[in-house]
Amino acid sequence: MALSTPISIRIDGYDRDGDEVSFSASSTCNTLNVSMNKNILTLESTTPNTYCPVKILAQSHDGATTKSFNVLTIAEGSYLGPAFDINGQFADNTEVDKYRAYLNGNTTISGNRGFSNQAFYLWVTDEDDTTTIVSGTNKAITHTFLPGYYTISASLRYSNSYYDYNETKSSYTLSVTSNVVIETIATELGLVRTPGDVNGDGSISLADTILCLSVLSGFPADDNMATADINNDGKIDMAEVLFTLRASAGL
Ligand SMILES: [Ca+2]
Ligand SMILES: [Ca+2]
Ligand SMILES: [Ca+2]
Repeated sequence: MALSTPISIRIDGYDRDGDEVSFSASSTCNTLNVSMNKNILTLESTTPNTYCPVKILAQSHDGATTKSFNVLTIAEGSYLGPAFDINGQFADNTEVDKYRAYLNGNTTISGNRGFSNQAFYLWVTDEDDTTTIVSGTNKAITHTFLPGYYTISASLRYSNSYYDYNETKSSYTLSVTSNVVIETIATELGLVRTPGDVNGDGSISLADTILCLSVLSGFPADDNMATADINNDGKIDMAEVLFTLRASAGL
């Protein structure tokens, strides 16, 4: 899951014999606020570019079970995912709305503002909005993108062509589908560490062992350290101390 603004998710769970199920949630990341109110999970990130595990604990009279997933946090105003919609509105027939989106591979961007055809222009530039990647078109864009952030622009006007501004049809939706797997992106952005590479410098060495020991003694862990977890308990502790010691000794 990718997150740029706070979201709330409803969690459902059922006990075999109908007992009440209660939920709690936690994350090892300090920059991801996780709260659970009955069965509504709310996630809010304070820092972009982290890849944080979230653990849900469900409990009933008969026992407990946990489920985990990872949340990629991105800068506010950014869009990312295998499929997402962007909602916008034109103020007049000259305004250009710009959106920052992560695109990869075969991608489709289509617009709708309530007409049978698109009736506005779309174009794509690079992340800095300096180089044109796909020039303006009043039809859906299909293009193969190298992985990265791009700027998607939408406007009623492109060059010398324009559609008339119409207040009742000024709102629009962009629908984007792209070959984006959140975990792959987290890896491309350098947010996922190899198991045991706790400091993320690319190798497993004594420096990682020392870092594990300092985390064990209460030194705060950085948010992406948990992705170097080797035994899937979401924590950096003795298991990683031993693993990194053995690895750096070549055992
Ligand atoms: Ca606008
Ligand atoms: Ca390392
Ligand atoms: Ca661990």
